[in-house]
Amino acid sequence: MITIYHVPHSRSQRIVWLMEEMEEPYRLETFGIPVPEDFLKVNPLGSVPTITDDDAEAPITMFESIAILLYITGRRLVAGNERAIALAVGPRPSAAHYAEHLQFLHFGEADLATPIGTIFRTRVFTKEQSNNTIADQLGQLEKRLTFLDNHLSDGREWVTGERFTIADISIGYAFLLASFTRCEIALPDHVAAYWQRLQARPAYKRAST
Ligand SMILES: N[C@@H](CCC(=O)N[C@@H](CS)C(=O)NCC(=O)O)C(=O)O
Repeated sequence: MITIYHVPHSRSQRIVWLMEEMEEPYRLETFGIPVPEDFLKVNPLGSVPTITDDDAEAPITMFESIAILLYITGRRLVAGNERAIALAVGPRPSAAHYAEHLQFLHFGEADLATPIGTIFRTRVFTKEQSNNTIADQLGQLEKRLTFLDNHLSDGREWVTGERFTIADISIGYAFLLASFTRCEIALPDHVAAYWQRLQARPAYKRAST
């Protein structure tokens, strides 16, 4: 079974959401930040999410939320698990579909969650509400959200088309982080409607309780 080391509202929310989408059982070890001293024995970096998987040939421990989304779905996809196949754009997607999927999967963390996290950390550690770093990161976010809005403007329901995938989990979490950290980004219309659709998913709601 997968054990998720979890801090509510943190990036470990992505993994809880994934497990709820797959309707697969999992164990939660929930704590807050600063993380407990004992957790450093599991992940010396002290970052969440971290997972352990005791169903693998030898016990696995790993961190980095996007890598974990790929690991959990990838293992099940190879085993023919229908839910995992759907969440990863199918077993043999076209090159273009697969490329788009991977691009947006990483976009959610590298292009959206990272600048939001940087703004939050800058504010916490410098106690400044606005400075050059924050202004720069807000500008980057605005540019990326405009790009995402254009991408969604063709009426697609999810970021890679008709099928909800782990790329949507990756991006959706960034909006949750923005809201939790009170990052003052304005979601353009198509992005705002997409965020509403994401929050309406039963698995998202179960993961958020
Ligand atoms: N890129 C990493 C970021 C992980 C990360 O920064 N997690 C934060 C919570 S969202 C954390 O663990 N902070 C506590 C710490 O670093 O001590 C991922 O996607 O998993």
